[in-house]
Amino acid sequence: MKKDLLLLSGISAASLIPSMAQTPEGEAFCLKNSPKPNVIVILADDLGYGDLQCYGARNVLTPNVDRLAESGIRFTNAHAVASTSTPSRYSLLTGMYSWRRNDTDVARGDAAMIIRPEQYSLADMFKNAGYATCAIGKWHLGLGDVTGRQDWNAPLPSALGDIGFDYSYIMAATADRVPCVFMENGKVANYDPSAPIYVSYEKNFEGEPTGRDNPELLYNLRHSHGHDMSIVNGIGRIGFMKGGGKALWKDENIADSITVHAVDFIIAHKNKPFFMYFATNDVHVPRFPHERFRGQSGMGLRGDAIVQFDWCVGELIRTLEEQGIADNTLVILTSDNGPVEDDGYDDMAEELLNGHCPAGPWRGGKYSAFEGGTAVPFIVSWPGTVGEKMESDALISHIDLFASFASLTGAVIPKGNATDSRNHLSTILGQDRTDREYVIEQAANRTLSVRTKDWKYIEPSDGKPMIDWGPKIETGYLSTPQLFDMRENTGERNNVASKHIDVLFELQNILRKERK
Ligand code: NG6
Ligand code: CA
Repeated sequence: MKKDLLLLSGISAASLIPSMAQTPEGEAFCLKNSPKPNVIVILADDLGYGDLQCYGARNVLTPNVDRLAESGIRFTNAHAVASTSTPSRYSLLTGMYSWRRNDTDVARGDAAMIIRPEQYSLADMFKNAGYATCAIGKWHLGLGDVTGRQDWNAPLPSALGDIGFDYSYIMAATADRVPCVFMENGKVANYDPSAPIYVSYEKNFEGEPTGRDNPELLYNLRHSHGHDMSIVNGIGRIGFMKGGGKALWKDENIADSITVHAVDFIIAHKNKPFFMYFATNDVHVPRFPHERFRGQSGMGLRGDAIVQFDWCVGELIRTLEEQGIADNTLVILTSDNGPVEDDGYDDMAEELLNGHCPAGPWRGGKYSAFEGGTAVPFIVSWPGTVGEKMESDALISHIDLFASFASLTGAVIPKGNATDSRNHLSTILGQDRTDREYVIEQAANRTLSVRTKDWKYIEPSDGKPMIDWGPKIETGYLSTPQLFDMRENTGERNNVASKHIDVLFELQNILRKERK
């Protein structure tokens, strides 16, 4: 089965790259003699379907993203695998559904590596296809061998270099989780020997202030729920940390810092194919954009973080153009999951929306089983190869990026890896609009849904209808099966499970088979 898929993938890649002659001899010949495009995946964090101007955003201008969309294809029915970060990213980077494993939920900052070195990652795939590979920005998939046992003052025994990334400059988890330092190639960047780093998710270190006990030290942002443990840069975090000194990040510089590293990598690798996984912190909490973006959106910090994200995108595109490699670079811009307003800090995100709808037309948001959880922006640009100003309503999923990129590069995926991923390269490159037969979506409590072009099934769940620990979000959980006719455009409000038993059974069956 996998073999057939790979054979097919070689053929379709041949027909897509203009300089590539299609030969009956097969993929190896074609690909060896053809330039491989650079691939950049820009993965925003918690950026909703409705958060970009080209997706109908109000109150915020995103000229750089819009320019990217105009140079290529804007997808209107694209899905992340999960409505939270770790499972969504795991799936994108491995081509395996996160729900097949029980250790892929939102990870602590001291989690061990979730993608183990023996697993074949997307970076391994690109590396084996002759690419230079890098991961820059948010990681959130664990580092080191044993949870909670990392020695942050030494090189980690396992890190991204062990799963195919030649270069990495990352935050271990999220900006709201300790350790608040960048890791460069498995070591703390700008390590400060005068301030050794200790991290715990169990208890505080003696004498260290916390957001809960020392609110007077929260000079940059106050928490609204959670985030009341260690204080770094005047902001409370999840988890406890001591030390760090000069290596501690300043939240207002995160976007600049990752962008500079990405630009440097592009320039250094302009003459060979590269794969860049560029995962921004924006627009995840704590939202604390640089001064120059403050007040730019009229929606407060969350809107300003969108403007900052747009700036990062602009810098990357400008660099590609200046280096003369834009035409040879496939850029995909998307988000890890749907949007949330109050995700734990007092940043007035909800109060300042002023008519803006972060999830666009979809119900629910981050964490939900409703579409707002996983319906994400998805833009594809490859000037000169992919047509301009296109729109596609094809049903697609992040899960298929792995096999589709394998098709693009002619890579062979070792048996047993990326087995949930299917080659949909021609849809992704706008050559056709073939829908994925169905898309599987995972909510925060692991409830699964099946989405086809016309229908959406949410399996029964004992979760509460609203998140009850902070964010004001409808979860989509119900103790009985839910079926929605997506052609109705009623935003998953009209449950027709009892009227369309045949469709319900069909979708339940898909889930049953996938779970096997
Ligand atoms: C939640 C955090 C939230 C965010 C989320 C993960 C609290 C109260 N809330 O537990 O702020 O960090 O986890 O977000 O701690 S994600 O986008 O990385 O999945
Ligand atoms: Ca996220």
